[in-house]
Amino acid sequence: MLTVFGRKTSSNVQALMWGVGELGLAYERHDCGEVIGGLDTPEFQAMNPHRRIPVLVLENGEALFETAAILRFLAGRNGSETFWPADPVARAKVDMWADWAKNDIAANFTGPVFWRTTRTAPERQDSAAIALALENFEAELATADTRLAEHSYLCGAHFTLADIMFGHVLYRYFDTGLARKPTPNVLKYYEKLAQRPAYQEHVMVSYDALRNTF
Ligand SMILES: N[C@@H](CCC(=O)N[C@@H](CS)C(=O)NCC(=O)O)C(=O)O
Repeated sequence: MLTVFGRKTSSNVQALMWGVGELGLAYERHDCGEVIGGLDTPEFQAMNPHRRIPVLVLENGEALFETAAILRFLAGRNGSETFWPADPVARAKVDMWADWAKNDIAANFTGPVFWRTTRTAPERQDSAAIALALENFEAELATADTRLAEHSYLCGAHFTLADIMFGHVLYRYFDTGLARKPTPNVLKYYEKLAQRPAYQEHVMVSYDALRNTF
């Protein structure tokens, strides 16, 4: 059985858990991080010296960290040919969208937008910084909107690893009541992801515990 370390409100844990769910893998998850603590112990640091979640411990006791690396490991070991192809070119085409989603979508949303809005108390929010961050994020999202006008999923006809790296951000984007620019194709895609049981279980998770923490 796989063991995941990380609180269910962490966006990176959500991406990993969604992947674990899609692949149908048996797991147990231990809550840790933020107010729950647990990342500063020698035992945790032996698994991840960066003191971040998620960490995945394999059946043989080996520990892996970095969400994207873990998901690629699981995709290579347990995924289908369409989820993360073996062919180097087809795989690179999934990876380029997956890396873009992590570097340009998640990184432009979680800290710059979600932390400055939901996680920050209203009296401390910086509306100019929020507006700029939202503009930067939505400029990236517009690329996905164009792409999803012609494709069912980010890499074409099939659900892939790239959809995990991209789609896990969308629940909070569409749920938090931000003044959003219209992206009809991304919205349609998000509504499709929201039908997936593993997305409902691991991504559509209450973030009330994170409100007004800054
Ligand atoms: N590059 C790492 C980033 C991991 C990361 O920043 N995780 C956050 C949660 S999303 C964390 O550990 N925060 C500290 C905490 O929860 O206490 C990855 O992709 O796994």
